[in-house]
Amino acid sequence: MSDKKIGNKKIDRRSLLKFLGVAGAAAGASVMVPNSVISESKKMMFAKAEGGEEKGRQSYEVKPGEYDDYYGFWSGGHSGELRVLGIPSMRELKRIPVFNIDCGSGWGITNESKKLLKGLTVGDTHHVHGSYKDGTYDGKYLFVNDKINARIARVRIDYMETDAMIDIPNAQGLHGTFPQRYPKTEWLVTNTEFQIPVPNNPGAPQNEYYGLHTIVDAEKMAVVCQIMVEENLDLAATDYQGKYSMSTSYNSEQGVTISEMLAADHDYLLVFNWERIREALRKNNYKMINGVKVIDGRRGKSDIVLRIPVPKNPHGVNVSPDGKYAVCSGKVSPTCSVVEIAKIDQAFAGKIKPEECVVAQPEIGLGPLHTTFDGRGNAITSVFIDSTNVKWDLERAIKGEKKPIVDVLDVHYQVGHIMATMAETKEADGRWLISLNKMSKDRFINVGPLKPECEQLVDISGEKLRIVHDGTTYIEPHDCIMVRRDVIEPKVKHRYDMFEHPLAVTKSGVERKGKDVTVSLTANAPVYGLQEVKLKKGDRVTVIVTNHDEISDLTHGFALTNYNINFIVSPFQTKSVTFTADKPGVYWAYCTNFCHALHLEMRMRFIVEA
Ligand code: RUQ
Ligand code: CUA
Ligand code: CA
Repeated sequence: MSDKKIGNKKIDRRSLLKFLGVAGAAAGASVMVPNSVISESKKMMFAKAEGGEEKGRQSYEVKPGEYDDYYGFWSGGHSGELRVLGIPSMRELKRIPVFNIDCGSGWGITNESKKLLKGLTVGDTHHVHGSYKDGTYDGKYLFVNDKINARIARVRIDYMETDAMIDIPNAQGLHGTFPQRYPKTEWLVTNTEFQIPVPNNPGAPQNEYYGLHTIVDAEKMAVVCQIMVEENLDLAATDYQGKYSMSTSYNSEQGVTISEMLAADHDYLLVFNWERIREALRKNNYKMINGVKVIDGRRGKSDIVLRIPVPKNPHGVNVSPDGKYAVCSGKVSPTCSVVEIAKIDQAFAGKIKPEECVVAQPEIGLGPLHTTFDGRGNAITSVFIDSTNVKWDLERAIKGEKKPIVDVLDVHYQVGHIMATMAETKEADGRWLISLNKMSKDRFINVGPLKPECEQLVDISGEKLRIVHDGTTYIEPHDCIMVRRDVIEPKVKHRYDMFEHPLAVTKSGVERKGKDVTVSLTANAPVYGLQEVKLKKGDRVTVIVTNHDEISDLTHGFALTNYNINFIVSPFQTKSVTFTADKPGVYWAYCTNFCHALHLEMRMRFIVEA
């Protein structure tokens, strides 16, 4: 149904972008947008802003000394990290290294972080979500997926630091990830976007390539089980009752080429019934594959999975803050499919057909990807090919209106995820929205072929959507959440609990056991606890540093020259590194973080004898 629509549109500025987008996608090439076209749209946008300012709208300005109202938690895409922003100022407050190496903090360099990373050095963080209690954030954890190496990481909010990481077996292209929202986050679901043979036998025919919906125990950070289906599983969501998780699939065809993945005229929203999953676990209805309980959820094999047909190759699925609807965004279809969650109960009970769960299918624009909510009955959908954010009225859609559009906002350009403040909770407050645009094109001064991405802050407090601020960012945030400050700030500590680290140093010293040398160091501005350490070539050396400065913000560094070591320790924090002293000579260790008037003098010698 969707394809014809794309073909029939007349060629105006926006349609040109669409055609370029569609042609680019079909050819598997990147989407090219000519500069002249963009400049035209920019002029139009400015004209709009000058003409129709509404009084009493919100300001994004946060004056020096004032605080932001929201914490923004951003995934970093192929930078492998998470970022913390203040909203609405859009100031970047912090980067939290997760799957990447960060030589500022020493992530990937210290023993503590290497233990989690297990030798892997790249990651692709897409979907960041907070832990929940009663349908809203509890301020305890963040979770994020790594699409490249199929891992889930957890960040503890009190230190804003990665504290756990697990591998997801039998999975490739680990994508949509969502925590349980009610009654609290015990489980977390994460999806396999790329079907593979399970177990991964290279000779398997393609109709034995499967997708896995993995359930993770969010507290223990351990895999509970996996549900195996024929479909690939893209984005994920959980409901507000603790009964269901759901996933979109764009490759229900089990295709291995782009044309095969586009062959069927519809794909599915898959709904997973948690009660039936628990029952299968109780009855031992699973197979152990690579150490994990794998439950068969294939068509006709079990009643755990409900397949709701939606137009071909859908992308995002998002649940409205009242918990009543799941909105599935069309991507190839110009529509969003609204699924009524109460009808899912009836469909699982066999009282209605799966397709009857779809209660509306409004036309939104070309390339709808993700939907967010303002908590006042409106949905806002990112439309990639059109480069718009489209606000539409859920109730009007359900009453059958074909185009229940309230406002259309041009964004710059090719928007992926959008997210409104608190929108993935029952406390959605409809104040701000972020449009995470993949391309910035002519939006900023030229910095070479790789441009920053453009994140636009949109005031959604009024009837009309209004861009108030452009932010730039490094490649490539996919998704974000914006959480009210009062949920997070009281949970965040200024200082580590020193003895949480089993190796915390209270007294500096050197201990030798054969070739193994342990150097324990306190750091107290502006000195380390020792001035020199004597080593022999070939020693295996572990340096442990504990920062004893109580003052909040007084961080020290520890870098060892020509030995490729650098990390920081914040107040009462302990970190360690292990290296082989393979180069004889005098090597200075120094503090890399400006901590004191005598910061430059904060250094000590490592003397490695031949
Ligand atoms: S998916 S926009 Cu992970 Cu939409 Cu990136
Ligand atoms: Cu310690 Cu600079
Ligand atoms: Ca498909």
